[in-house]
Amino acid sequence: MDFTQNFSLKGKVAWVTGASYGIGFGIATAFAQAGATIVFNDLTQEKVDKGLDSYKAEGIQAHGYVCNVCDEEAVKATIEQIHKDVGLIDILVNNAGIIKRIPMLEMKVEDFRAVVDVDLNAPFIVSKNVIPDMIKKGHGKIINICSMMSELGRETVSAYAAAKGGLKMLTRNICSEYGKYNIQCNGIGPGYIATPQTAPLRERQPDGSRHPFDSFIVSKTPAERWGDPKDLQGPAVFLASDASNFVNGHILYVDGGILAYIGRQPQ
Ligand code: NAP
Ligand code: GCO
Repeated sequence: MDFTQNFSLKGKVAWVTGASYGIGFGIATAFAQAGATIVFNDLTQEKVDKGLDSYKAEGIQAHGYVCNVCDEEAVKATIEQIHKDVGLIDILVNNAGIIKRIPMLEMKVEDFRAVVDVDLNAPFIVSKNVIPDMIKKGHGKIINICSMMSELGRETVSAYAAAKGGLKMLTRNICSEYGKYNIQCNGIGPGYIATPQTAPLRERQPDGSRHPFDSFIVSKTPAERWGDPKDLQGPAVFLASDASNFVNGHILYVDGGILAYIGRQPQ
């Protein structure tokens, strides 16, 4: 068989959570181009409808559902509807996520809890309810969208880093518990990617200059640029396909080299 067929997602049902736009949308469009049927969700019908229009503009007939991934009853109901509409789920990408950038001493407990709920508890909830599909099918792929903050901290992102660090270990634990069912659970750790989530870090200053954090990230990245969701497409298709059937519990960092780089030395 032609080896490249291992990268095909033909005949597979892929659920990318929170994928109306941003990283999830980028990953889902690549999955569709690799042959998968795309399922996504968002918090409101308005966002789902906008997402459906965006997929349509890419020539993709996606299936969109209103579902808060923190709500297990809503997740269960969505999975039941997915089964009716397109069948059992082969590929799950836990992409939905939020961040709150607040110094820890100023962060309210409910804010910390809200970030952990979406970024860590929800991947547990969705994975727990999708894995039975994968066991029935005799195969499955789970990709958790981790972060550089699965490895590093920085000021103001204590909740996010704690959640994404936990998501790295949840990834390894799902690998450990369900690898015997031919389920591979891996993570993708994006670097700094230009999406609405990081827009505040890239805003032009009143004098038209670049945001200090923008300049900081570019100086810390060997690639000397922000990432684009398209940079994640190849790694995601690899981890969703048969080409990665012996890769399990791995976090694949797609960060332009930031994690490998101490930073530009004084000139
Ligand atoms: P984004 O632009 O903020 O999009 C996040 C998506 O998740 C939105 O569609 C949002 O829906 C959805 N969402 C949030 N909470 C949800 C919930 N409770 N239920 C269902 N959907 C929910 O983020 P992004 O930059 O594309 O990031 C996607 C993932 O990558 C996140 O997990 C993020 O932590 C991670 N990540 C991002 C970067 C980066 O630099 N951008 C780097 C590393 C990791 P609404 O629009 O309705 O809120
Ligand atoms: C931040 C950014 C990062 C990125 C990403 C890096 O405020 O530091 O939002 O957290 O989103 O997670 O990998």
